[in-house]
Amino acid sequence: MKKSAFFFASLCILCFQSCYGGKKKPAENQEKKIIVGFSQIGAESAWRTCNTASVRDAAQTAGIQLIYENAEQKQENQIKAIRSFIVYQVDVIVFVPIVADGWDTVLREAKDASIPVLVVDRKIHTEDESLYAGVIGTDSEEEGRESARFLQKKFHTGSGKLPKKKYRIFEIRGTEDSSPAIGRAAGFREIIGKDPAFEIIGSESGDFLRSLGKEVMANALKSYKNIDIVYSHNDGMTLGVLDELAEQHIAAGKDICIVSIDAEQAAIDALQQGKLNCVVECNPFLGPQVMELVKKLAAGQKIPMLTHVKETVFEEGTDLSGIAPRGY
Ligand code: GYE
Repeated sequence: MKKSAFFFASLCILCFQSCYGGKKKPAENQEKKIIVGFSQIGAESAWRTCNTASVRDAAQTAGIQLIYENAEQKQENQIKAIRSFIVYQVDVIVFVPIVADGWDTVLREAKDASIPVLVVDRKIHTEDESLYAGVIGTDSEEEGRESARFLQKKFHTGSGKLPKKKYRIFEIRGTEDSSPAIGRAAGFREIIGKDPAFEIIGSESGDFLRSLGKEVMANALKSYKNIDIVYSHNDGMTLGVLDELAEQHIAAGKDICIVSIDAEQAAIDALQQGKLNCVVECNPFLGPQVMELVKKLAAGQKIPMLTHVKETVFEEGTDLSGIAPRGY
């Protein structure tokens, strides 16, 4: 054999060995990669897009393989995705439940297949808590309470003294039967409901969407006289409210006090411009903590049933100059 042909043949053998096993057998030496099926709701808000990116980035950093499914705002798509993860025999199922109810059947299928399920961001209602391993997300009730506490502070109520008139609140709720909409409404009422200075005159769902926030606000302005306060369950809908108020030449933040939840950059900007009065943070950066829990579940360990993430409140009249760029 010619020298060059011999060299070429040796190279081929070497390549073959390194690709298909040979002496080193890299597949056996390496740890098995954890495979996670991730069912996300969709992309209804900037918050959600950031949340998805956080989970994806954290999976990549942790060396975890993520099978991502976007449910495009439909529960049935999420159920289909979870079933496909069971067929695929992923190590852990991670999902963000669009609504709180209706998961028991599919979760029982996952349990029967011995695949642990981690619920992320939103919570579920179930008769049987053993159907999922744990939930990590934001404390929606507390976000509602924080919103109410701000109003009590701003309007100097809560001391038992009645103002000359009751402050009239219009609420724009998130997606029906979703845990943040339920929690934000309940936590808010826990405090506002006991304070005779306030009255919730109306409440409509805007499905966490900017377009619907605008529409709901337009209808509310037709239906109710003298709205003093708008309490909106997310910034997306709040931005729609601002669009509508601007069209109607109503001074947002002055003629109507506005409290919003999420703290995306656009809302913080509006707060700094005096168009919003309070923004309660809802933290979308759940990815790194999700991956820590995933690793534990894949190793057969137990995790806490409930993990809440840290959040803050941004209010008018405080020094807002130091707020770091939000990233969403
Ligand atoms: O507030 C909203 C989003 O589930 C807490 O969903 C989350 C909410 C968030 O679309 O913007």
